Amino acid sequence: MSGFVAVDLGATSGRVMLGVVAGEAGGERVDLTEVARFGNGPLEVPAGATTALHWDVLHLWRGILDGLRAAGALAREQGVEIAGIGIDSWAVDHGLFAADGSLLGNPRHHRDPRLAGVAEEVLGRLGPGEHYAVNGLQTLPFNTEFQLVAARHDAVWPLTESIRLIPDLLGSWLTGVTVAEVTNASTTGLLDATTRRWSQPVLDALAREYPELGDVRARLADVVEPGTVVGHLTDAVQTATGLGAVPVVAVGSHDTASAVVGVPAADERFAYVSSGTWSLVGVELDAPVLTEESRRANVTNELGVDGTVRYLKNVMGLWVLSETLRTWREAGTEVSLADALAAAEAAEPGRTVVDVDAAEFLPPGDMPARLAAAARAAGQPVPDGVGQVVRCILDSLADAYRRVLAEVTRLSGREVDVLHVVGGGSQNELLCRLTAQATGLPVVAGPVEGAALGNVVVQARAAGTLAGDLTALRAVVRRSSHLRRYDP
Ligand code: LRH
Repeated sequence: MSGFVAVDLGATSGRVMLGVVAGEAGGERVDLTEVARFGNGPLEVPAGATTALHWDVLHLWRGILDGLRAAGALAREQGVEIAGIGIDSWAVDHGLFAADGSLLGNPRHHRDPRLAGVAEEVLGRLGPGEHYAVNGLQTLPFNTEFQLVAARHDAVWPLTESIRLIPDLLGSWLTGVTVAEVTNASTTGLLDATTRRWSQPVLDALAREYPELGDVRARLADVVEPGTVVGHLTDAVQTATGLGAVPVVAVGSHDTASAVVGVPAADERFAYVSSGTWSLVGVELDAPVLTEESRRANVTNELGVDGTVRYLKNVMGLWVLSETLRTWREAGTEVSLADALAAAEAAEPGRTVVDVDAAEFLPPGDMPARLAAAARAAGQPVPDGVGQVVRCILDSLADAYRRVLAEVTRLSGREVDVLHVVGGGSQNELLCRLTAQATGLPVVAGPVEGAALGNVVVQARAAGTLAGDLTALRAVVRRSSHLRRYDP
């Protein structure tokens, strides 16, 4: 039997999973086992007179090596041959590498405060309309292109020879080969959403406005599509993990791309919420929507597996809840997630609904205070106590999902019969129920590990273990998952 290792890195944890394809041809399923889990998160580091927010990529690297070793041990026990490894992670963030191949410092976190105001400045120079017509990307303050502009005066910038998004970075350490996987590359702002290649006009415009950037294209690897073999584990990694020369396969390396492959939909009439630290809310299309109306609505065209487009918007997601629990914990009140949700369940419905996508909820910090300020500014009752605060977050998320779905279905013309919620947030029953009520759509919740399943099935197809289009791969996901339905 063939096994595939999915390395799935989220903003709060990284996971290494072994997926074994079992069952007869046409009735296959993936048996997924988590072999390692490690923490992840933003780390504030002093930087001269200020502070900088970073990822601890070496910690992730250690977790991946340990996880690969554990996957190898489990595979041997089960008599499974590991036929591939795929990595997916959150998007936009990247490491800078010197000419000698060394990493120039820890990658910045996209919630880094130095990005405030940069996007507006850049788009003011490039022309937002022209820019969107090419890259089709929603304006988020942290799109890679804005991060690069913010980095152009850094001491390491002139030394930078290679820019690698997180999965490409880790893949290059595993194999010695550097690629730019297309789904994640599409979140940089530098890709043409129609040709699925780096956009020379966009790169030229950036170089014209910001000459200090120099030749950015020379620092980007060539784009590859999911399913491409990147390379094989280096001798050093083989020694460290006890694995052989296993191929590393480009999957939908943007976690949202893999999560949407992992949506157990039966046909194309579906919408999704990929629910984790962020909530990504949208539909899947065959071609980007690059209209001026779409730009004004700030809807994004992220590129997906098999030539698809994820037409979606970012909603602030369960980040607001996890930061709330952290704020209380640091103030000396430990509230478990289960207790928080039980209190929210008992609280008055719809008492306070705020715009959770407002900029003030992006950086780490005191969310209950920010929610109170937002409620006050909107003339709404200020949430008080655990139940009201958590209820306000969930009611506000469900309301944001409703708004975004109305927008993306109208602008794309896609009709939908069902809303699939995948990812960790699919376990939040109250949020699923509120989402069904707010959107008027039946919600199908699960799989929790949508991204890892999407990662595995794309590898398995590349290896010839599975066959077929996305609908066929989704049937495999459906057979592999435990799903729950919530009617409006
Ligand atoms: C979700 C995600 C999202 C991006 C954000 C940076 O994990 O990849 O799609 O916008 O992280």
